[in-house]
Amino acid sequence: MRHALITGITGQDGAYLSRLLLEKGYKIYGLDRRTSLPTTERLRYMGVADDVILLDGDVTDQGSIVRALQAAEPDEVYNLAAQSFVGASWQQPVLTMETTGIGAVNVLEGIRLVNPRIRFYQASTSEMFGLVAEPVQSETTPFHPRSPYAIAKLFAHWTTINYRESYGMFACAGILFNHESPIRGLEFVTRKITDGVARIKHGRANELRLGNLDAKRDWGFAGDYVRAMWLMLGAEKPCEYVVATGHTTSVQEFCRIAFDCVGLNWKDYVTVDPQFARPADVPTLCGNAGRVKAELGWEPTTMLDELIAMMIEADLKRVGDERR
Ligand code: NDP
Ligand code: GDR
Repeated sequence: MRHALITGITGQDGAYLSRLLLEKGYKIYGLDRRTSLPTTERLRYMGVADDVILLDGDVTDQGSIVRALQAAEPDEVYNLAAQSFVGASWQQPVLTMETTGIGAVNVLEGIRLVNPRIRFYQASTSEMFGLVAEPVQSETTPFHPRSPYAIAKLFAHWTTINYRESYGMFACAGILFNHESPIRGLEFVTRKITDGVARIKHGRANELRLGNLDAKRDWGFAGDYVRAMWLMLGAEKPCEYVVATGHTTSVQEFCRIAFDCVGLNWKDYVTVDPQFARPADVPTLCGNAGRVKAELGWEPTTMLDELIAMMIEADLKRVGDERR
């Protein structure tokens, strides 16, 4: 039986990846940091909370990573832990650098010490392209990060490549574009919109305050994207791969589709509020996933309309249940 250790197991991707790897027959361990309330809500939502083994630890505490690696004896490590909210990275730049950047070094260094044959996946991001140098971004597009988060991720990305080149480790980085689901954090714009639509539809709110409506993103479904992570660690050689749908949509258009789903007009409810604007935003992103398709056979199965409908349905139910 293959063993996997997932940092960030309690996050959106950690929960989807746990379910996928359990279906593939893996034994799953997850690094779980100490919090005053349990953070296993997403694992419960995915029906896997009782099937994974949680180990105490934090990616900023190297000893805890070494102990987790020794206990789990993993064949594969997926480093998903991060302060992942771009907006918060201007408020907490040092914490973001330590968790999102140094955290990756701690995990890689732990693997080098405990067992350098462990295969490693780093959760890199399209945010590294930032102020884009090309209209469609691929593995060869130059980087121009625009936030403390993106800078920390770029540091972790190059560290991953450096461990591969220096020590011959099987270290991969997936450059994943935005991916969403019904268990996306409520602060991210897609979930903020679908939750807002559900609240308005249920009479619990009468407006939705957003920042930059012109920003464009290449949005996919988290369930598809974790499959790409797994494929990367099963590949013949370690590499970087862009994972994206190849379609880009504005926040405004996302709002239109989401409000349409419940028969409302977004213009009647959405207000622009400067407090949600960023000091330096990424105006547009659109990925070319040609390499991962050609080499690993990965393709997205869920397109944006379907994803929004799925998120709206889940939020309508959740907000409705809250009222009872
Ligand atoms: P989430 O924010 O949902 O999950 C982040 C996870 O990291 C949570 O489990 C969180 O734990 C954990 N974490 C945070 N700080 C620490 C720490 N110091 N030590 C250990 N664990 C920690 O992110 P996603 O699931 O959406 O994303 C997964 C990864 O992929 C992240 O690294 C993200 O930056 C990256 N990424 C995400 C994309 C997306 O569109 N979703 C696109 C590209 C990259 P807790 O539950 O305790 O908060
Ligand atoms: P992003 O996601 O920054 O791309 O990072 P987010 O959903 O936060 O923002 C997307 C775009 O929407 C604009 N926007 C708003 N964003 C938020 N959160 N709230 C608002 O009210 C709002 N109004 C407009 C933003 O300015 C931005 O342009 C996500 C995270 O998952 C990262 O961890 C990951 O690396 C990238 O996706 C790929």
